[in-house]
Amino acid sequence: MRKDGASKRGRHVLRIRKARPTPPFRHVRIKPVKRLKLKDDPALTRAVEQIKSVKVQGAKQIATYSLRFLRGFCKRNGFGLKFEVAAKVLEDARPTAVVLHNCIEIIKKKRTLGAIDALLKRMDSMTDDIARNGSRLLGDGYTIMTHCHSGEALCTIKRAWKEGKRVAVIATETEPLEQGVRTAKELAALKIPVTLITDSAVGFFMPEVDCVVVGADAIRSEPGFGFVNKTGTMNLALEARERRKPLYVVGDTLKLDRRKKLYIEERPAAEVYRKLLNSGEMKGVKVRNPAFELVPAKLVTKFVTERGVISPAGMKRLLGKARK
Ligand code: RUB
Repeated sequence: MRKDGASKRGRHVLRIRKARPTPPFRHVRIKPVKRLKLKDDPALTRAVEQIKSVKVQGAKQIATYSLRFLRGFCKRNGFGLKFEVAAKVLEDARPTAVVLHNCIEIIKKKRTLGAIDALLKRMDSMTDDIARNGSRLLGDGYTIMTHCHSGEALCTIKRAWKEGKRVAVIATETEPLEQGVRTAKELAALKIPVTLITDSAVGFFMPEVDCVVVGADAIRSEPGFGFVNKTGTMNLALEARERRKPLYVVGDTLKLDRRKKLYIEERPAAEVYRKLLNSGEMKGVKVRNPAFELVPAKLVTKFVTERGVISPAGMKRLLGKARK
């Protein structure tokens, strides 16, 4: 049996058992389910692989992709134990982002296909509302710096452009997987002027910028009040503060994170220096590759949500309410 669950003969068996989870899923506590086999569902392995490999990325896209998958899965298997396991496996593929977790909590209360459809619809309309609210912050002629690839940050920029504002974007490449290149290509395809820069050039370009717009994987009050986003976001936040440029964080209210523990996903070292590591020249060198970081809310000018543009104090109140 291979680690990914496919046997030599190609028959797919996903086993969840009491065994110690292997990194990077050490945090996952799987209840001692006797021995559950999800036979004949290579589709689940494929879906998880798409998410883990970052082909499907960004908190919201991970959630909508997983919900679409779960819709078909639950139609075939119902909302019993198989659903619970599939939901957990999907959730743990990228554990830092909270949207999918929040959606699954909602689905568990109703356990109907209608609940999944309603969430997908809700996420669609939240994107429209966020775009409308966020674009109000972007003036004509603005140069906007962004980091990584955030669907919600991009929808505000695209909306401003559609409204006729001549905005331009500076996109950081976002090492090691270069999701910023995806951002740049997407904007260029719409003819929105975009410049791709290295992550280390953020300080160099900040004086040219009118504001910074980034997305969020989670907004939380523990271990400190702030938002979680791709590593490197802190550099933009600190540079923006230093140069007195506003930092707008775009995130819908499904990103409010009530989970006790903040789990920062640490990805394989090979993503960072693949060639060097393979060459054997790096003996004795430890490489670490955390994917996200918590940025304190005191560096945020405004949070853009589907309910409106709110101050960090307003967001703190909203988080407090969400906790009840
Ligand atoms: C993506 C990332 C995005 C947030 C928000 O990281 O940090 O800014 O997930 O995205 P990765 P969205 O590429 O590692 O998933 O606005 O699309 O929810």
